[in-house]
Amino acid sequence: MSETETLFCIGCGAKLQSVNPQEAGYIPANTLKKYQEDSSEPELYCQRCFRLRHYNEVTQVPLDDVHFKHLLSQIGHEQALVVYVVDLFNFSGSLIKQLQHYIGKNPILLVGNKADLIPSSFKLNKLKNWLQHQLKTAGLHPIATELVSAKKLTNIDDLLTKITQLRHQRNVYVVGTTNVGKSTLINAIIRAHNGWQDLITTSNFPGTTLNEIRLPLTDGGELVDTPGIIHKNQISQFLTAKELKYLTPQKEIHPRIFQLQEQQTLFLAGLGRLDFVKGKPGSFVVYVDNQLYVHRTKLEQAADFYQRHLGELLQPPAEADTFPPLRAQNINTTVKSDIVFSGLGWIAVPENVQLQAYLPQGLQVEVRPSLIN
Ligand SMILES: Nc1nc2c(ncn2[C@@H]2O[C@H](COP(=O)(O)OP(=O)(O)OP(=O)(O)O)[C@@H](O)[C@H]2O)c(=O)[nH]1
Ligand SMILES: [Mg+2]
Repeated sequence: MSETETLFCIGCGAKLQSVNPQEAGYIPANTLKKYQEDSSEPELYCQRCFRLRHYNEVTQVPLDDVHFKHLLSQIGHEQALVVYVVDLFNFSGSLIKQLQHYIGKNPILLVGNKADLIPSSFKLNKLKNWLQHQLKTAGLHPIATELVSAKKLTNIDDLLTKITQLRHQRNVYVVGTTNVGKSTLINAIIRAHNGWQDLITTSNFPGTTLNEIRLPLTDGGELVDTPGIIHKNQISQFLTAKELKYLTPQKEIHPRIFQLQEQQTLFLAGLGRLDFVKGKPGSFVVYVDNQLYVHRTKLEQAADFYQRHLGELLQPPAEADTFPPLRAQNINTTVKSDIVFSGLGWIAVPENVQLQAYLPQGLQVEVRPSLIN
């Protein structure tokens, strides 16, 4: 690489280098040379992006969350429109409570992504109100909200119209936690604009985008993809690369309804557990990836069952030995509620029931008033 020219990977934003294959932006020297001799190929991808795009295999590189947060705080130094993307299926894992602190006075356009996963029985308008309310409770005040599916290209035109209305020539930054679909959304926008497909690398590994990716907009200014903020204590840390698919469902979630009596237990494979300790019999509705195994058993047998079947029938996790023990939280509902197993999904439960909800040690179950009631 010539000393004057710095090249960046169009897939993940990393600065390209041919020195260390273990670091971000590595590209073999001969690939780079070929590109420099014949730059009719406008897109240059690092080796990690190449493997992700063609084989969905991730090369682990150090993720620098401090650098990612620094990039976010730079937005506060300019006048910009901030498109804050949240995952409708994993709202609690999408929340950045400090967002306004990072981006200064700049306005937020809220995008609820992955609408394609939400069961068709949900009213999208109600979901939108719910989302706005959640943001307000967290102290964030978006000036507009759009629900989209970046994957299915739903409502992308409406979102583009909103962005055009609100941006007043300013740069547009797409921000959010990892895996909410920021890069997929930018690809959808590029596709609607000029037909290019899948320019930026996307994957279900958290931390795909490694640096800003700045794309020029036709009427001046830039559309900027950013690396996702990493939420600590996510269930993804306990899953293998293959098992991550349960956290990023690809199809509409089909609710699974269980009529439960007190003293019964539901297992979310080996990853989570809900005990119905006391209350009137009622419907427990499970919203998780359609492929995730859900098992019902008697509470008195549950602990023994878990010990015997973890890593086998109750899989994921595939590795029972290294998986942290499940820890219980007591929950009493007064209204119909959702018990949220962050990243995995949620279980809608009746009012006035006494429960115990379990996740691996270190992770928190959350309770919210039911989305459908
Ligand atoms: N079902 C569904 N999946 C989506 C949608 N948008 C993105 N995904 C999936 O979510 C995962 C993460 O997508 P990315 O676009 O890489 O997410 P990101 O926010 O850019 O992630 P980082 O770069 O790690 O911060 C991938 O498996 C995508 O296929 C959507 O609208 N619906
Ligand atoms: Mg990305």
